[in-house]
Amino acid sequence: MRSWPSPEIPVLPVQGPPVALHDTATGTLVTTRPEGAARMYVCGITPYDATHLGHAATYLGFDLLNRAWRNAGHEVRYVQNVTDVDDPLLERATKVKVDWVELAERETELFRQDMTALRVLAPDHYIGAVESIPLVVSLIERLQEVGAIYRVEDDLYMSVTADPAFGAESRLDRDTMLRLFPERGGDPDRPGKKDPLDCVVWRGERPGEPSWPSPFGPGRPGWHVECTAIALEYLGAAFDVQGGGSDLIFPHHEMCAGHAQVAEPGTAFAKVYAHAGMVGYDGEKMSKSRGNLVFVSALRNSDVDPMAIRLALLRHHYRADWEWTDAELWDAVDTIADWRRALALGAGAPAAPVVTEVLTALASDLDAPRAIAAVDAWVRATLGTDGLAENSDPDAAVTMLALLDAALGLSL
Ligand code: 5CA
Ligand code: ZN
Repeated sequence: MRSWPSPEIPVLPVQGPPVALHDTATGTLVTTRPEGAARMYVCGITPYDATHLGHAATYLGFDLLNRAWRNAGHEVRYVQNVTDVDDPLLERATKVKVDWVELAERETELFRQDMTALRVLAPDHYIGAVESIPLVVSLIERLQEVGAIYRVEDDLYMSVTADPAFGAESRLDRDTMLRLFPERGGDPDRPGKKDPLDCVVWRGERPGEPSWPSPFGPGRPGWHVECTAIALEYLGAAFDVQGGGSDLIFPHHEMCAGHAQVAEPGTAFAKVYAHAGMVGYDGEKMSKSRGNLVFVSALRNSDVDPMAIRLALLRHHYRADWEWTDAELWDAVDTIADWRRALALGAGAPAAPVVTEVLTALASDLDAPRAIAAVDAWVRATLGTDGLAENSDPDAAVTMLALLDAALGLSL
């Protein structure tokens, strides 16, 4: 699938420190030590509606990681999927009487435009579920060879008991798993299943639904196996970071890890599982099914500066759960104006310490609020005249512009 154009990133005069990231599977801060290119998989959208600010916040979080790695001197290999066939997409297409392919293409294109406007670095491989069906089929065949797959009517399921490490990614107790599973696409009560938590890997053809031929009969891929197959193909096992929002901790990332670890025993799926917090609006998690959404494209259509949207989102730590308010957006618009005024002066307060502080903050679990506070302090020192004359950095603006762009993705 076509990705979107990546913005250029300025090369900074100093290298950032190694990047530490919170790992859901251990509950600890882990310093990433990529061997060769840093490899990252971030779960992509299900394209049945426009990109809302919750999605955008999650992709910006992982964009900070991409940038922190590059600033630390690593090459990055970044893969993202598009769940361009799945139940919610087909249900929405039926409801609004639009062809599901058309709906998926339209919303994926809007997502590309939103990501481009927000200056999110593009994945090197942007891969749809439909185009990966051959990969999914061969992964299911591998899982079949080790006896992890069974049939219920026309559908194939993967046994959670096949993975001795099942539960290690989310660290949830079984009751919590059983509660979350049906809320997030699972079918615990289906008769014929060996374990209520087993998940579908191949969904047999249903009347009125699209299907593709396979050795298991016509059907379509399950959700989790899609991401596993794409990640293993384009990154290989034991890649550095598996990312997504915290609503994917269970079952999605647990199942992905399980599929991969059964297919390639002895090898972890990912070294670190990183999760962004949930953005809410009007008292609830922003979600397509609840409809309490603020769309990136709607803000762009009202001529809101995408850099203000980016700043408003980055002011919250990527792991925090928080609520969007319009007031924060207008505050970000004012802040950007202040920053531009300071940058227009050319000279300013010394920039070198700010470079160090910003790179250090971002390498410490992507602490954008701390990085932004350092920039704010520089702006205040530069716009205030006290004492600046003797302590002025003639190239401050050039350095700061490069820093804001390379580390925070803010092009001002
Ligand atoms: N296609 C699957 C992943 S394979 C999916 O979850 N798609 S999605 O469109 O529902 O979500 C896309 C990404 O946005 C996921 O990483 C999800 O965790 C994240 N996300 C969804 N809602 C929110 C929210 N309210 N706040 C933050 N992130 C969110
Ligand atoms: Zn996924």
